[in-house]
Amino acid sequence: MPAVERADDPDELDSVEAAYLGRNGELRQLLAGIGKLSGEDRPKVGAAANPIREELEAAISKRRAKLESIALDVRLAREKTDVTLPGRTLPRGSLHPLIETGREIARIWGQFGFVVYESPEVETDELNFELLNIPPDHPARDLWDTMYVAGTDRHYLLRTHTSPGQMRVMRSTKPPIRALLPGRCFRYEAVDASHGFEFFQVEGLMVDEGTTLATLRGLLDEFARAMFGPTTATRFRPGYYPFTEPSVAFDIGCLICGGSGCAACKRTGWLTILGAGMVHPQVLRNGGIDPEMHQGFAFGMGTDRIAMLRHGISDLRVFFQDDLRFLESF
Ligand code: 2NL
Repeated sequence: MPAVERADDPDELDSVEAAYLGRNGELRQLLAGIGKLSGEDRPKVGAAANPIREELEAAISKRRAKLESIALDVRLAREKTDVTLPGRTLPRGSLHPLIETGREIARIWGQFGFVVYESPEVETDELNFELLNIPPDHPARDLWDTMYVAGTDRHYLLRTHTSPGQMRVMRSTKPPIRALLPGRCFRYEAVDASHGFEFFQVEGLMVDEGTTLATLRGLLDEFARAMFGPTTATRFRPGYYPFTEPSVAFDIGCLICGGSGCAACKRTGWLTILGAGMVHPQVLRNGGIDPEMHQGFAFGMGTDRIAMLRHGISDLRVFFQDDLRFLESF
């Protein structure tokens, strides 16, 4: 049956079938005409035509099965899946160096019993300044170039440090307090390699009976050695903050030159890593704490600066540029 064998897709085969066996097909018409033949011819033609019909039907269904099996083979070949191929690994991502450094700082202070708190980035002038001994129009305000929320008559501002969060902790919990406040802060600042208009800070606050400068010194030494290595040298220098009295700067021996003096430590052999002091009695009172009963220390460090020291980064702008080449190197 050449027409059947030539059909190489199901549609073509359908039209071949229709041409012979369909309602108006040649063979169908021939068979229909048998009834009109004479009694003599009828069986002869019938006997000749019926086997042809059967043969044709058989050939068509055989060809149809063949075409279906070819189509299946083509599909199987095209949709073949190699289940032995190794899976595609998903890119893993990693913590931003500022977040990772903040968590490491929190992990160490956590070992000393300090608990992490969070507080708002938009604050009131009262919590950010006034309750911390920084009254309006006081020259100490010049230390913090502040971004105010427009339309609030300088009532709301972007926090310039995480200290308002410590004030919230003091006002909502009773001593003993061991609080750690990491977070983003904002300054109205011209951006360069060592200044940004946003930066990260971690502040600590401890309030208890008989907390002294020696408690602070001992814990800062432990912190410095856990963070920068067990042989890290440390020192206190006098400092000034309106909310602590006395105030200190805390230095570690330069990590780059080991103390002999280099460009990183401006030839002093020391790097300042944080500021600290004993919480001013008026600030304790503002926080609802009686300074006759409880004393406390506080410290604050720039997470950006600590991360730069740990990773040997000289320009802090890279932290905020979201450049994957930088981020992927951690
Ligand atoms: C720095 C220095 C400091 C504090 C932060 C503080 C908070 C309260 C009361 C008293 Cl509620 N003090 N915080 C104290 C001394 C220094 O930060 O240079 N940080 C980057």
